[in-house]
This record gives sequence, structure tokens and C-alpha cells, in this order.
Amino acid sequence: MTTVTVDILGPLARVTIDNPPVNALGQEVRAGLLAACHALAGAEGVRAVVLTCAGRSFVAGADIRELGKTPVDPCLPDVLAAIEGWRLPWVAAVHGTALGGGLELAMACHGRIATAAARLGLPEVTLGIIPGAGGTVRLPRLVPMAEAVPLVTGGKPVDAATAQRIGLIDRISHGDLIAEAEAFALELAGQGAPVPARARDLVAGEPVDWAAWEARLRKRGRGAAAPLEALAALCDTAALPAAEALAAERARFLRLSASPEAAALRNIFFAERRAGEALRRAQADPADLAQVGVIGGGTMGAGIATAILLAGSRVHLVERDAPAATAAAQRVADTIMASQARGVISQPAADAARGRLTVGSDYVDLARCPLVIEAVFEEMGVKREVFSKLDAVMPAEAVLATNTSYLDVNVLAATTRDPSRILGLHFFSPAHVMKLLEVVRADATGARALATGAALAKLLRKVAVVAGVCDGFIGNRIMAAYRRDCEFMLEEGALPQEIDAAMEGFGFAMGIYATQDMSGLDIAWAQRKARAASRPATERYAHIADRLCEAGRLGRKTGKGWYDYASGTAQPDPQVQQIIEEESARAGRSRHRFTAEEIMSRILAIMQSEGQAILEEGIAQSADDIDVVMVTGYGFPRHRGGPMFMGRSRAET
Ligand code: 3H9
Repeated sequence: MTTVTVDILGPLARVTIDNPPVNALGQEVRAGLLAACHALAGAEGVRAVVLTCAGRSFVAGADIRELGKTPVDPCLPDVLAAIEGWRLPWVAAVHGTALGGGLELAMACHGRIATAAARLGLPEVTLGIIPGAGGTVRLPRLVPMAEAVPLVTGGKPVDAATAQRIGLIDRISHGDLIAEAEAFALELAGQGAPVPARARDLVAGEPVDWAAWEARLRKRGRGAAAPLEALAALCDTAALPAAEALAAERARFLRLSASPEAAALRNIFFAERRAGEALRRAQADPADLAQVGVIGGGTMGAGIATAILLAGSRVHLVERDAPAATAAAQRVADTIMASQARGVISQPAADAARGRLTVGSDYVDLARCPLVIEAVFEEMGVKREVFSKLDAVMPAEAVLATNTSYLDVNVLAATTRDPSRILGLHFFSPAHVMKLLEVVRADATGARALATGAALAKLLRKVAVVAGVCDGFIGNRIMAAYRRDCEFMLEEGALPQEIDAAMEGFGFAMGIYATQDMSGLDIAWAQRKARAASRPATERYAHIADRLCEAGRLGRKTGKGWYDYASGTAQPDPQVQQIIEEESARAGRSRHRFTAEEIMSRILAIMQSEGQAILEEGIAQSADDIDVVMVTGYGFPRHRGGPMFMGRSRAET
């Protein structure tokens, strides 16, 4: 199949890229584009060229599978130079997305027109690299530098209206994109020889405070190098002639492409897309998700309801009585309002989402929902009662899910007559924001239930990872393991603030103790108490967290936890240190200082060994799935790729 075709239509040539699924600029496409330039050089009567793409989108960038390997000719900068230097105008007709090398290709053209729904961006930093085909040099020649900096360093695409406002595209098509692109191309042809973007001056505008940007990116990036390198490339563009800036950009791009950060980010990019493959293979039709039932309107239930409402479906939420149902409806409305206030959704969309919610206290009303998700109190007796009630009222084909984070889904499934329709859907708080969904497959979970989990993840635009049944599934089990080891480190001489600082220095947004204080120490305490009777007497057990809870230090909500919050911010507390030292003495441990490296290598080792056990037990389908869980649900720094990736990379070097 030819990935690039040229059609000559009188004075116009149409160059079409057709390289499914996303028209990535692999070697064949690059060669095809160069061949098109050569073919057109000899075409008599052609006055302008329209560059377009087949399929659902314009070009999504370089072929990520080629990055980090030795570049194969022709390289993209040469192809773009050929297009840009052409004697006749090229117009890019953009639909869908123009990303990375795709936008660089569009910028090398002499005019750009996009559909109103198109999105354009330079997401290279999310792959640990910077644009490598002139993006940092051409962009500030089309848009003011103050607009270019966030686009290149943040990697977020903009919509067509924004792109037009800042000068990235010339026109928006509201009708026939190709016809309008052709008319535009002929207009440009009438204006004489086109001016390449690289030959233009930088767009005048507000000066950029480079030092302030550097400080901001350093803080936000938590150790990621690419955003700072992207800023430095733009700084080069501000200071150097275009040819020199292009050469500097290319050198930076090639160096970064071979970096461990880029390898880690590429791995997680593909791992996220492969995650849930087992679900997609489920040979069954999913339940209809136009109306979903949710039981329980606490923080989790309200978050799940909000996520589903924002995705466009209806939700019927059931609480234990009318006042609780009214309170839950208010909680959902408040969460939707907060999303609106943050600019995530418009006022009409927020109004429509609220309008799709109904609440009540009668399980019978759930019978019209093909999927029901329970998010009631995390206690086996309470959840079993919910499932028996559901079993009595729900039609046989309905799928029933539990949002438990620790309980045995097999036991819950056994409460019902048909356990094949039961699965776990473990959301992360806040459920309407967090991207991860652990889909828990119990022993009897059937294909239709799994297909429904996959369909829900797709509807909510979440990454679904399949987990088997065990205590804590994938993520909470790994977290429990390293939390336990962190407490052992406390017994051995570390302090909570030292462990948190080591984790933050590594790239976590928050350390384990600040996180516990935020979510509250009481739930884990209740779980420890519930398991106390079955814990082997020989098992090592640190009593520090129990002592904090017994002292009423349940986290931020009580003003004290691992830290003291009297001043409004987390402060190390001598009382906590005293408890830790007493527990060290009780356990007969001598205390020594831990360096940040020692702390992190212990945490990583525990994550990796627990991850390995999870793999061997078949709880996770792959090491990549474990990394996806840790990166998308547990704050593991994305630019490090995940604990399993790090373990593998270390073993290979
Ligand atoms: C770059 O351009 C560097 C240049 O500056 C310099 C060059 C010198 N390559 O996400 P989806 C695959 S860096 C290869 O599920 P969606 C993906 O793996 C690049 N494959 O679809 C999946 O495969 P499979 C900068 C790619 O509709 C399939 O396509 N560009 C690429 O939800 C569908 O993907 C980016 O970072 C690629 N570039 O979202 C954009 N992109 O079916 C990355 C996708 O086998 N891509 N695949 O699992 C995206 O953001 C999304 O894929 C997109 C579509 C928004 C385009």
C-alpha cells in the first residue's frame, strides 16, 4: 500500500497521507512526502499543493516506535525543508489532531486551515523529548513567544479557535475542508512566491520572563528534564539565527531521544494503550451504559456518579433513606460545580449533567439500570447485604459491580445467584478526575461483565487495568507493602519527613506520610485491627501507626497525624518522633541515619518484589500493567516509567 499519494487536479495538486491508525510519520511516509516533492517539481501547470490526510485525523506525529533508534533517512527535518522551500505554496488541511511532527509538518507548509473540531499541539515533552523537526524554531515565527512557551513546554494541544487566535493556523473551515483548503491554496498562489516560516522574523509580543518559566517548570516537572530542555530550545530560537537554532534543536532532540527519561515515557505510552487488552478480547456485548445505577453517595459514590454524568450518561443514585439521598445529590451537584469552576466543563454542560441525575432510596428503581456499581461503606457485612438486595431486584442480564478497594470479590459474588455477572470496579479518588480504573476479575466473572468494565472505562476515558482477586488488588497491595517497609525504616532510624522528602525528591507529588494524613489514618487502622487475629505471631509488625491513631492523630482532619497542622502546614512533631523512638526501643532496633538514596532504593525494591509476586500469582497480566497502575493511580513519577520498568532497565544495564 502506498502511504503517500499525489493527485494532480488542474492547477492544484493534492498530496494525501494514508498511514493508519494515526498517520504517523514513519520512514515510508517521510520517503513518500519527499518523492511527492520531486514528482511535483516536474508537474506542469501546478500552482499550489494541498496536503491532507486520510482517516480520522491529520498526522499524530513521528512514529513513536522509531524514536530512540538510529534515525533512518530521509529524516523529517529534511522532508520539511523540502516542502518549506518549495517554489509554490503548500496548504495543510487539518482535521482531527495535528500533533508533534504532524504540527511541525503543518508549520512547514505555507498556509494552514483546520476544521473547527481540530486540535493542534506539540506533546513531545510528554515523551521525554522536544520537537525535533523545527517546531521550536517555526512556532515562534507564527505565534508570539509568550504563546509558544506554554505550548512547547506543557505539551497540551489547543483547539482550532485558540490556534487561529494566536496565529498558528490561518483559517477555520466550517464546511468542506478540502474545497476550502484548495481555494486558500490558489489565493496564496496568486500572491507570488511563498515565504517559508523559518525565513520570517519572530512574532513581536510581550517579552518572556525566562527565569520565571524555568523556576515554574522545575517545580512542576519534579525532576523531568524535557520541559526545561524545551524551554532552552525556545531560548535558543530567541537568540540565534533560524539555521543555528534548527541545528541546536535537532542535537537536543537526538540526545533526549536516547535518554532514560524518554525510554520510560515511551514505555508508559504504549503500556497505557496495551492495558486492558484482556478486556477488549472479551467476546461479549457490554451492558448498555446510557443509564447506570450507583449505590452510596459518599465521597466515592458521588465521584463515580459525577464521572458518569460528565461522560453523558444518566445516573440513578440510591442511598439508605431520603435525607441521605438528598445529601448525595447535593454532593454530586457540588462536585459538578467545582468542575465547572475549574473550567473543565461549560455551564450548559454542567446543567445538563445535573439534569441526568436522579436519586432515591428504593433498590427496585435500580432495575432499569443495566449496570449498577455499589460504593457503600468498606465492610464485608454491609456490602454482602447490598448484593443480596440487588440479587433480588435486578434483571438476570444486569451487571453488578463493587467498588471495593480491599474486600474479596469472590465472597461478594457468592452472595448472588449468578456470580458471572459480578466484577470489581476499583475507582480512585476523586473518581471523576483520576484516570485509573482497576477492573477486578473474580473467579466466576463472565465475559459480559468484563466487556462492560471495558466499555465503562472507554466511556469515562479511563485507563482500565485488569486485576485478579487478592488483598488490595494491584495498587493497594503494592502500597501496603511499601508502607509497611517505610514503618520498618522508621523503627530503624528514619523520620517521616525524611521519607517524604526522599519520595518527593524522586518525583512523587507527595510522600507516603503526607498522603496518609490527607486521606486519614483510620481506615487502614480498622483494617489492621480486623486482621490482627489472623496475623502470625512471628510476623514483623510496627506499632507506630497504631500508636498515632490511639492518640487521636488521624491525619489532617484531626489537625494531627504524622505531622502537626496547627500552623496550617505540615510540621514535623516531636511527639511523633518520641513515639517512633519508643517503638524502636520496644522492637530492639538500633537507630541509624538513612540517606534519601537508601530510602528510595528500599521503597523501589519492595515495590518490585511485591509486583513480581503479583505477576507470579497471576493477579496482574503484565509488568507494564503494574507500572500503569502505579503511575496513573499512585503518584509514581511518570518520567521514571514505573517500578517494574526501572527494575528491568537496571537489570539490563
Ligand atoms: C514527535 O512527533 C517528534 C517530532 O517532533 C520529531 C520527529 C523528528 N506513533 O491513543 P490511541 C498508536 S513525537 C506510533 O489509542 P486515540 C497507538 O499506540 C510524537 N503509534 O488513539 C495505538 O496503537 P494500537 C508526538 C502511535 O484516538 C493507535 O495508534 N505525538 C502514535 O485515543 C491508536 O492510538 C504524540 O505524542 C505515534 N505517534 O488517540 C501523539 N500515536 O491500536 C501521540 C498513536 O496498536 N498519540 N499511536 O494500540 C496520541 O496522543 C493519540 O494516539 C491520539 C489518538 C490523540 C493521536
